[in-house]
Amino acid sequence: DGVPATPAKNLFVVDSPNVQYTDDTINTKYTYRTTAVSKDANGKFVAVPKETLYDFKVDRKIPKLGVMLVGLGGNNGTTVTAGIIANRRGLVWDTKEGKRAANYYGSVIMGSTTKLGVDSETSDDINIPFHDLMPMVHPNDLVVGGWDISSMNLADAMDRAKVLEPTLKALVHKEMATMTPLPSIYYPDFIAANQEERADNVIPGTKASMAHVEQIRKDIQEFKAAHNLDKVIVQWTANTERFSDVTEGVHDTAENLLKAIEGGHEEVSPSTVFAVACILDKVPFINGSPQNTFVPGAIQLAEQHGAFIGGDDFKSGQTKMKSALVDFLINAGIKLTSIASYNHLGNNDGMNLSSQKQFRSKEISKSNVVDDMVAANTVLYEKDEHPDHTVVIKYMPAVGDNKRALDEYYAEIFLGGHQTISIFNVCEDSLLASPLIIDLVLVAEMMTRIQWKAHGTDNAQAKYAGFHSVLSVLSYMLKAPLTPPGTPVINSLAKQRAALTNIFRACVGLEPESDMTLEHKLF
Ligand code: NAI
Ligand code: DG6
Repeated sequence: DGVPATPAKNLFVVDSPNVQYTDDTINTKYTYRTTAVSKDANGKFVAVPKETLYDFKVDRKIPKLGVMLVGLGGNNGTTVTAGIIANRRGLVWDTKEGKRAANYYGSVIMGSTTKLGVDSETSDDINIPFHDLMPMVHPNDLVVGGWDISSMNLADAMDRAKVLEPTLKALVHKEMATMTPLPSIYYPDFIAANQEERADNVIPGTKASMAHVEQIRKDIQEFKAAHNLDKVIVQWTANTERFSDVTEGVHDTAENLLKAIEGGHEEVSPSTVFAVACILDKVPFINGSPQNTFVPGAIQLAEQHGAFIGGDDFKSGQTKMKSALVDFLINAGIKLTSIASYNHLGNNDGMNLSSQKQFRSKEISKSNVVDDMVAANTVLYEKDEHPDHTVVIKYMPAVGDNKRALDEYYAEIFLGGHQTISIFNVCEDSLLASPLIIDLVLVAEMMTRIQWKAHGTDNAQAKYAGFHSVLSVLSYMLKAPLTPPGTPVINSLAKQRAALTNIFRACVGLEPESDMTLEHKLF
């Protein structure tokens, strides 16, 4: 904790009548341009350009931020914790391939750039680190804590995970050994029976209760106070649970869900109890696993409290490739007709997923990731037509955390021909997921500091308000993006990144990133 906060770089200012800086805020007026489409009497589309004026207000003060992970002692929990320590201390370690230094590769916020504009003298693009687009928290400054049903300290848990090089582990061992997860809630029926052995750190009680909700709230408050934090974000990176059986009168409204928890209903999962505890205190809660944590009542509760929630399921390897490749194929006019996706992995996640009900949660989240891209192409696909899509996951202890993902994409091309693309993707699971955990924390936190209002339209908001409780802007990092009820799910990776980039740009008064480059196309 004793590390001084990383100063913001303030790489640019926007010089525009629509942008005003104060010591505390950035205030912008932003014109959002869309196209409204209707049909005329002959059934012909009529497209009307539309402008909506928004005011954005960004709080510039970077808070001292804590992140609490549910599943802190797991492969992701220990890897992300060690990774932050290694970066904070600028560690360098030996490997058989030479020295390696800490970095944030794989984090879109820390590892990628975005185009600020075009140099007015040379016409070259000026690109800046994504992290510098907004006044964001630096991950080196995150204070990490959390819960696990296993009591192992993080140094031993890091050994158990078998992810990091021994030389790196030796450098972070001392600090990791001082960290021990808080006891957690454990309802054995929700995760695989093969996990029981590690459950030696549990809060008494095997079904939902208000006592559990209150204990989690207390843990968060105590963590916040102990580390003198301004804010905390909670993320579920614990085992994949089975889906809970969503029932009317139990999960359908906020009131019923709270009553169900009070009454100890057996179909309320640990992850939903965590979500409810966070929502009640407006602590952002993100679900990195595939289960249906956010039952309708939990979403309604979040809306009532103006609390942020995001999910579901980190999109780290195979699915990230899929959401880029399928977008490319279908937008290239190539008719994808089948996707066969096999995985084998040997980590604890794989062992948990070897149980049918937990596998089913993952199968659902991995399978729905191309629907919007298919539906959008009415030239290639009839209404409700879908490519065949199969997902297989097998537990293979020998490969440990180095998940193998084998994919075959089969497509129809010109005049009945076929294109077959076969991918063998070794996804080092926790090394791919850890930067996403960081991105989700940084973006979710940033969203808590943005206020906006529309004017000049029927739905004008008189006062500044935050974004909708369901943070769909996190979609880039998630396999099955949760969106505000009734709004579309976007799976295309390129569109998800564009949304994230352009919302951030709007907040500082910049136009959407455009690849038209008209300035280079004139005689
Ligand atoms: P892991 O099995 O190594 O870690 C999960 C941890 O959660 C374990 O230490 C376990 O003791 C703990 N746990 C289980 N139930 C708990 C509860 N109720 N409260 C607190 N702790 C609890 O798994 P790993 O590899 O870290 O993955 C974590 C989750 O993230 C899994 O659900 C996985 O499916 C999901 N995920 C992982 C991705 C990756 O690439 N690593 C990508 C997408 C999702
Ligand atoms: C088998 O696929 C195990 C899973 O937990 C994945 O490793 C994880 O969900 C990542 O999936 P993907 O599709 O993003 O590589």
